[in-house]
Amino acid sequence: MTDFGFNHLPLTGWFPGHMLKAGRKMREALKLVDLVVELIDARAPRSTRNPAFRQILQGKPVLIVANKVDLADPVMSGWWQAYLERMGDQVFLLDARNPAHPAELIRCWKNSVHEEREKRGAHNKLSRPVRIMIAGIPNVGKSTLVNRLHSGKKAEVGPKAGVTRHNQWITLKGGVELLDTPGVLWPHIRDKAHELRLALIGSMKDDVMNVELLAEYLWSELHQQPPERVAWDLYNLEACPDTPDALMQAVAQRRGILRGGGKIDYTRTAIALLKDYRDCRIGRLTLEAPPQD
Ligand SMILES: Nc1nc2c(ncn2[C@@H]2O[C@H](COP(=O)(O)OP(=O)(O)OP(=O)(O)O)[C@@H](O)[C@H]2O)c(=O)[nH]1
Ligand SMILES: [Mg+2]
Repeated sequence: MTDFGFNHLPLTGWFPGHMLKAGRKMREALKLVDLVVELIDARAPRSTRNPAFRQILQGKPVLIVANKVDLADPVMSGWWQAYLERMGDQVFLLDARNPAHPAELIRCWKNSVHEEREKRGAHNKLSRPVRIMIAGIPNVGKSTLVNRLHSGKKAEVGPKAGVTRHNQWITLKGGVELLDTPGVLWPHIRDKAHELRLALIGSMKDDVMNVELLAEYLWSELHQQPPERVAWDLYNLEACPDTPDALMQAVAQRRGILRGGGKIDYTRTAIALLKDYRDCRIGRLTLEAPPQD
């Protein structure tokens, strides 16, 4: 989607040291695993796929899980799945907080490992558990998925980037070991709109980004959506206002956060708007469409 002129703004370049270290640890752990499951966010499948993984994962079989489908536009999720599969990836759509058939997911991953081994001419059975690395950028739901598959709270989970700081092995029943890894971004993000998209879905820290700018970016995304896809009645509106200011006014009024004299408290209003988006009160919105070829 268009960036509405955000790309002249300076990039944050957010790539903290712990991510560099996590990338190194990921490389080291690769030789121990049979399969990598890369989680991306179904609301922004292109922006949340780490391009550096292709180089790091050199030759390891990778399956893609587009997570948080419950927050994304279901039609767009179907288009993305079809597009990525046309590009040669195997893709699962998932709500990690509530996977419909967790055991089936594991069975599928195990099958994929066995098929891959057969392709390489390994006919004997694995004499150790199947080992699967769960990788992806921050906040895409890696630890949530691991917990769900383990059916216990083994891994720490939270609604912000950088909750998991170390690799953690988790043993499942039925001969499978999962490796939960810290979220890793890459040092050179192309443009400001890309950074803003990552921040909007919580994969970049809010404190490295100006929340008012983020709210303005969200307005630009909402402005591009057909009005019927957005729950405008939440703010007593019928469609997206023509300016970010008018949207902020409506949100402030609805949330009762106007200052004396009817002035808008921009920071608190921006935080309220972002929370409404992230909690899916505004609607199930996907921020980018697959290329049409
Ligand atoms: N709605 C929804 N929320 C999800 C889903 N999966 C995870 N979450 C939420 O997303 C947030 C981040 O989840 P985590 O599992 O901590 O994400 P992570 O990828 O491990 O994040 P890092 O450890 O920071 O890299 C939490 O608030 C989860 O409850 C999902 O499929 N749908
Ligand atoms: Mg985690």
